This record gives sequence, structure tokens and C-alpha cells, in this order.
Amino acid sequence: MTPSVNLTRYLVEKERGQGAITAQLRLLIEVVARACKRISLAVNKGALGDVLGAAGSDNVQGEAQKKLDLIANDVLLEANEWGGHLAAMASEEMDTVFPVSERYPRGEYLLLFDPLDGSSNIDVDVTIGTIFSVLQLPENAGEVREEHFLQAGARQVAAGYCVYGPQTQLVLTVGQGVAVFTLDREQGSFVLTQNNVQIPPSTSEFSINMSNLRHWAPPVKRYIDECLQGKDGPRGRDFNMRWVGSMVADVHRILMRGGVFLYPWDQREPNKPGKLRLLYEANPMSFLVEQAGGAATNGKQRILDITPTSLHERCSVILGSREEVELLQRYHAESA
Ligand code: AHM
Ligand code: MG
Repeated sequence: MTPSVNLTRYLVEKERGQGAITAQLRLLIEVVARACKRISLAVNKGALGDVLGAAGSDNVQGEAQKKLDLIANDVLLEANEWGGHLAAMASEEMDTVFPVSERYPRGEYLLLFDPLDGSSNIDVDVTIGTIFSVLQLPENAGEVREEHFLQAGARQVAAGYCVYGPQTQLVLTVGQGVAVFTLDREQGSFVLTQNNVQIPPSTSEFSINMSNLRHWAPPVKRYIDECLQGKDGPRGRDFNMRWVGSMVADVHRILMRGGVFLYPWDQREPNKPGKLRLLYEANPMSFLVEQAGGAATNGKQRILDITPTSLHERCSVILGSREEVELLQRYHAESA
């Protein structure tokens, strides 16, 4: 029988054999995974653990926080603060950066996260997740400031998410493909269940919040309209639509069987580039998708090439099966 490979062994082999990661990065990923196990337990308890419902506060973006948003945020902060692998953290739920206390040794990495993605699905028992991104603190940085986090996504050294669905799965890239680990609750460890995930280049499935149709820009309208015409339209085949409303769940489906996910700019708030956040939603997901052979763009530019200008910056997101993303890019170029 082939022995199962758990997350620790996978990371040790990455560090030892291929030198793909440092010991500090290995520790960081293990600590994030441990925190996700605790969040998964809280999610599973639901009403029994008194974790459902609103927290009664708003985040810096004016969104009402749920109890679980704050619980997940605290779990990630506490787990990561003392290990010596981090210089600072930043989160969707915190206004500014969180430098590691001077009581602890300072590591060379920066961790960003959306502690609980899909908050509107918490109370209705629909799949949610945690998204994370890892950057290196620039050399000779001195005191950590927000500007140190403003690095293009192409500079991420690791990214991933944990999806809390019928199974809890950790999906990870350290820049050498994408691996999926399933939480074995009896052993208490994440076991490798899929390696070298590949997104099929073509698809007949799209994922978008259709209720915003009237607000979209012409290239997005054109693309979706052609999908809806199915066999009778220019695409010559029928399309299917899936929309969970948790980015983690929608992107996970695309990694597993292909598809295209869109949360585009729309004219409700023309000055906002989109709804999703660049640093801890769009960038880590784009890194994973590219590592699995897919593509990710804001319509005009590869997402991983965008130079961020602020911590909570938003971004238009189109990602998934390569051929569909390229078609959407073409429609954007033609309409410009
Ligand atoms: P959150 O991080 O506060 O949960 O917000 C992000 C979520 C995404 O998971 C999802 O794709 C999107 O918001 C859905 O938003 P809406 O229901 O407004 O279309
Ligand atoms: Mg989110």
C-alpha cells in the first residue's frame, strides 16, 4: 500500500528535494493550515457553538461583519503571531497592517488573508472558505508599513485557500503547481488527495452574479449574451451556469472541472474597479489558477501584473479556463 502523504511531508519534500521553499515558509504554511482546522471546527459547530449571525460591527470597507469573520480573523492572528516566521499580517477584517509584536522574533514573510470568504453564506450552511497569500518582506525594510504589502501578485511565494464544504480541503501553491489536501478528521491532518491540478482549457460553464447584468460593461454583456444563446448563437454550444456566491467555492469548482468565474467592474459604483479585493482575494486565486494552467485578467491586464496602490484595493476579476478568459480579453480589447 502506498503511504499517504500529509501536508507536513509534502512541504518537507518541497523544502529538501527541490529547495522550493524555506523552512520558515514551511512553518508558515503549516501554521495557516492548523488555523484553518480550528476555523473548520467552528464552522461545523454552527449554532451549537454560537458562531452564527452578525457581530454588530462593520469592517473598513463598510461591510457588516459576521461573528465568524471575527472568530476566523482572531484564530489566524493568534496562530501566526509567535512562530518567528512572519513580519506582519493584513486582513480583510482589519483597517491597517498588523506587525508582529516585538516580544517575538521577526520573520521574513508577510501574510494576507480573507479569514472567512463568502460571509453571506455562513448562516445558510453553504460552502465558505479562508483565502491566503504570502509575500516576502522587502530587504532592509525597517519597520513594517502598508507599502511593503503593495507588491504585484506575481511576487507571491505561496497562496491558497481552505474550503469548508462537505469536505474541508486545503488547496495550495508554492509556485510549482497546485496540490489539494483533504482534512482527515480522525488523524487530524491534511492528506494529499490531488497533485498537479489542471484546469481544462475550454469549458461550457460560467459563474457570475446574473442579477447585475444591467450594470455590466459591453464586453461582459456580449460574452454572457453569447453563452446564453447556446447552440443557436455564435458559440454553437449550450452553456451551464453555476454561482455559489462564495468565491472560494466557485473557484474551487473551476479548479476541479473547469469553468470561468467573473466578478467584473460594473457601473453601480463606476469609480470602484470591482467588488473583490486585489491583495487577499484576486491575487491568491489568480496565482492558483495560473499554476493550474488557467488564466486570470481584469479584462485589460493580467491580474498578477497589477501594482497595488492600497491595502484594500478592489479589482475586476475574470479567471478560469484559458480559452474563455482569452475570449473575454479579446472582447475587452475590441470594445476599447
Ligand atoms: P466576503 O469576503 O465579504 O465574503 O465578500 C466576497 C464575496 C465573494 O466570495 C463572492 O464572490 C462575492 O462576495 C459575492 O458577492 P455578491 O453576493 O454581492 O454578488
Ligand atoms: Mg472574500
